[in-house]
Amino acid sequence: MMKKTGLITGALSLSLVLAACGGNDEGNVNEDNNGADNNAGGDEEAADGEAADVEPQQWRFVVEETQGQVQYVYAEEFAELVSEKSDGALEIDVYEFGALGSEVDQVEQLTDGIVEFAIISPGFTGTLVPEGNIFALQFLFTDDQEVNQDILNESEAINEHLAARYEEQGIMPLSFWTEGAMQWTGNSELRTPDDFQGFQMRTQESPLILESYRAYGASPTAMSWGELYTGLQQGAVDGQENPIFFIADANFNEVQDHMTISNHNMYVTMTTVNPDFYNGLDDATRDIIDEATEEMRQRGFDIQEEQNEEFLAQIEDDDENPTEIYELSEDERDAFRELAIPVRDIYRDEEGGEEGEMILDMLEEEIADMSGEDPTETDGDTEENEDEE
Ligand code: 6CS
Repeated sequence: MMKKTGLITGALSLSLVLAACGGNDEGNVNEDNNGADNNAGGDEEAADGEAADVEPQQWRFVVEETQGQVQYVYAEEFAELVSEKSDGALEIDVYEFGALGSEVDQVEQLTDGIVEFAIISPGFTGTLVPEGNIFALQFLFTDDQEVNQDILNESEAINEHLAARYEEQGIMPLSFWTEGAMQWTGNSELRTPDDFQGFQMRTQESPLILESYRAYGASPTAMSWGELYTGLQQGAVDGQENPIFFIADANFNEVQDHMTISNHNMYVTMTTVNPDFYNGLDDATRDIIDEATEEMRQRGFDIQEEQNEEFLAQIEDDDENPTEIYELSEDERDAFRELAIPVRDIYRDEEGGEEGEMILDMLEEEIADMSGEDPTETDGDTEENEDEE
């Protein structure tokens, strides 16, 4: 059985839930609180003994995952850092997925200022910020997650140009980070593009994710992950893509017989903040948020790495729900890569528009510079594996 919380949607449910969760029941979460209620950690010593002197405030941070999963652990640690750095004056309540609605509802809660912080995956913003569809492009980044994280940290295309497009829509990305390589699961094996013919693939919302699977011959359907276990169980969809930790922790392996180690893309997400809220903060408070964001870059990477390793072992050892795990060879991956690369033209010509074209060109160059790999190559050859041949 699926163990996850069901979705509660609609404005009425949201305000009831927020009140019940013990947040600021005055409703204006941006208003400074007067200390007594919200300075619960105020007597604690800051970890480094150098806590900044800032006005007490209480904020909300919503994530797309449930307790124990990567985003939730990240947000809890982020909240702890902010509390320590402010000597308990800044308190962040973390809301797990399902507490405030669907992933798409959560985007709206951030832009409306109902929550101050959110972890938002570009897979749910493709209509609002078309340039963000760039992360739907398969085989664009490298197979090395550390290199990919460095690119996400340092890329001008992403952190300046793409971030500006998000900010225009009321979403300020503080950092872009990976939750690991994505793999396919299915109720049948997925080894060649032929295996995708007519395959009902569940995806997130962004239009280019669906296009990417159409390029393989699949029939993709967008769906919230809150409905995915049942969708897979009842055959509404045949398969899905996700990092390994998520496949196992959401129990998708219980209702899927096959998992393909395809590494066709990485799962990118963003730590975001409401721009009006952030720009309205005093410098000392903003510095605390910025410092916590920087410190969480490596932690976020480590959390996903640990969970992805641990949960692979769990899927392999689950005798009650056996999963046939198949790792694609480089030649098999090339067959998908060849079909995936032309999807970049859809991004350039349609989804991303002129700005998107510039962002993708710049990002391809940055990837080539930082990895020594040419992301425009169709045969997957890299300087490294050419040397090995
Ligand atoms: O597949 C999804 O939609 C979910 N996957 C992850 C790794 N995080 C949250 C997201 O909603």
